[in-house]
Amino acid sequence: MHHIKTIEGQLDAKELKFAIIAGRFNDFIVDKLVGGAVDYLARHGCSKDNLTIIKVPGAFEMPVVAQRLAAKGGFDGIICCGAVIRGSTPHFDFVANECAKGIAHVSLQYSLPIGFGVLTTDTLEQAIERAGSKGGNKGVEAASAVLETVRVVEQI
Ligand code: INI
Repeated sequence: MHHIKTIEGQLDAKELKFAIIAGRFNDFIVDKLVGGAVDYLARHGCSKDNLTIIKVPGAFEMPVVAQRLAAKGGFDGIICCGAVIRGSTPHFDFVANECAKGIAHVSLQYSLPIGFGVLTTDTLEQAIERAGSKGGNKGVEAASAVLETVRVVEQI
């Protein structure tokens, strides 16, 4: 199998610039996701000078901000961190779906890696579990996925 050309991304964030879009809604959860993403990128060689955190009201507003950032250029990847919790809204499905769909759209429109570090859970407890406790940290996961994808895309 050693003749098969294989492209894979190294988890090296040196010299890369990232924007982190953070929702203010459920901010005590989102702060943990952002903290995880920042810590992950810093530990993989990203200078904190190359990180920009952009706060938005909620998950619904993330796509337009991601689109502006992508259009303006200057970032190698974007990580969206948010928490949409079913218990806190009757319009959970609209917010969660539009956020996911919008982010995916912008990512493809600009061929720019964008991480979906947005928790979509039924309960607050499930969100807490995935924001740096027994269920891991979705912000870390999204940062890792974006870094890997940036390093893949640049080789293609
Ligand atoms: N935004 C979130 O990020 N998480 C939520 O759980 C949430 N709830 O529960 O409603 C939420 N709503 C706000 C939404 O993202 C917009 O900011 C709002 O609808 C104004 O456009």
